[in-house]
Amino acid sequence: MFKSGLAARAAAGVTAALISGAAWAEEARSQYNLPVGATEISREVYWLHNFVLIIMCVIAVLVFGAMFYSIIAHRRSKHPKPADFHESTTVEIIWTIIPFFVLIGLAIPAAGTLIRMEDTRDAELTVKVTGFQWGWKYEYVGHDYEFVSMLAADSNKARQLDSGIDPRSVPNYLWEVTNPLVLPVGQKVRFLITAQDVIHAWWVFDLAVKKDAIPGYINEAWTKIDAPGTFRGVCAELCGRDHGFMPIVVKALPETEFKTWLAQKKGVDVASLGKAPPVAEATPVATTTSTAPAPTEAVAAAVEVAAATPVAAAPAKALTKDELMASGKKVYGTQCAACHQLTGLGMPPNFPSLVGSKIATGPAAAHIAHTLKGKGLMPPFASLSDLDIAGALSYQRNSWGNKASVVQPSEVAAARK
Ligand code: HEC
Ligand SMILES: [Cu+2]
Repeated sequence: MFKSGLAARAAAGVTAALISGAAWAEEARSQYNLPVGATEISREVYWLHNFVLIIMCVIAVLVFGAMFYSIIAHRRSKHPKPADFHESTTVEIIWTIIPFFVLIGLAIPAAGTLIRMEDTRDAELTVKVTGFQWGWKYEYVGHDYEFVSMLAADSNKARQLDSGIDPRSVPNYLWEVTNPLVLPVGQKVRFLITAQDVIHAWWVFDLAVKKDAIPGYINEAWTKIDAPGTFRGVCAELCGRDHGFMPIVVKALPETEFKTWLAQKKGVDVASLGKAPPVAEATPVATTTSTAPAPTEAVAAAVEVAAATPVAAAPAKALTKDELMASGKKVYGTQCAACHQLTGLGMPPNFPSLVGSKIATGPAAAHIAHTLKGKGLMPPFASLSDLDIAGALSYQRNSWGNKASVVQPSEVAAARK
């Protein structure tokens, strides 16, 4: 099956190459060949692939042609008495020299591209990529901004056994993530690729970047994207049960848009992105968050709302446990459950269970600090409102058998200072 598929693909590729030549290269995405991609390197890789494939096919035709011709034309029924010859220095020299030049002819263009692929100097932006079971963490080195990117919620839901959801009804099924990696167009971006647990590999077809992500070791790669667009990829190293469920999405934005995006997101937790601004909380919330170095639009909007509506002036009074639990359940579901799961059991070993967790049932101050600052793969959540954090923590501290004090918004506000 596989072999014949491959042969068919190769044959189709060659036929296409012979028929339409250059016009074929312009086709955005062939069903039968590599993607041309979106970078200079990816186009070079594509060209090399075609070049080698064509040479390979010519050689195959010549060699197999000679072989089948000999087998058929000189078969025993025709030539019962075989010719008897051996040792021809001329032939031996020819069949050494021709392949030698063929190999040199392949190596020269390939070496140039390989060297360019490895040259990560003079990058304008560095992104550290960390693979883990099962997702990716992206860190904008020197920009104090990082986030975790995992399989999008609708794909994740549909893929569960007996989910009853038709995968065809999910847009970009298994090719969508919670937070795409956003990169600038036209800038050289260097990737530092590593892993947290087992070997993964970061592979984005259109960028022609495919590098192993190895724990304790940093591999380098780079790209420079031509034009804005969305590029998808996958983990290319069999890394465990959910290997097939850690896609990669790269979103390329024009440089100025990228700068604005990064300025907005810097130091701000990503889980709150794309969400409606939090409903106006007590005014102190707004003032605390607005002093943060780079408030998100959401926070800025919340500040405005807070200033404009009378609700905003509500005093930061203590809330009842029921109120905290009710609002906290929602916040937990949208902000924390992706990793810690609705059951609180997490996805060990990377995402710990919160059931009986020392932090989630211990002193509130440590729990609050942990949430504000993040730790390891857990991003900081300082961009959430005091109320949201108080709710989520109260909920964690009093669900799934956990029993601990509730957390009031005022405690969160105090912890920010
Ligand atoms: C992107 C995944 C992710 C999300 C989302 C996330 N966490 Fe975590 N969380 C982690 C990871 C990873 C750890 C383990 C950190 C470490 O110790 O290295 C962790 C640890 C914790 C712990 C400590 C558990 C223990 O006993 O070790 C608490 C408490 C916690 N998270 C609370 C939260 C809260 C509250 C939210 C939502 C506001 C949240 N987490 C959202 C990934 C996540
Ligand atoms: Cu992987």
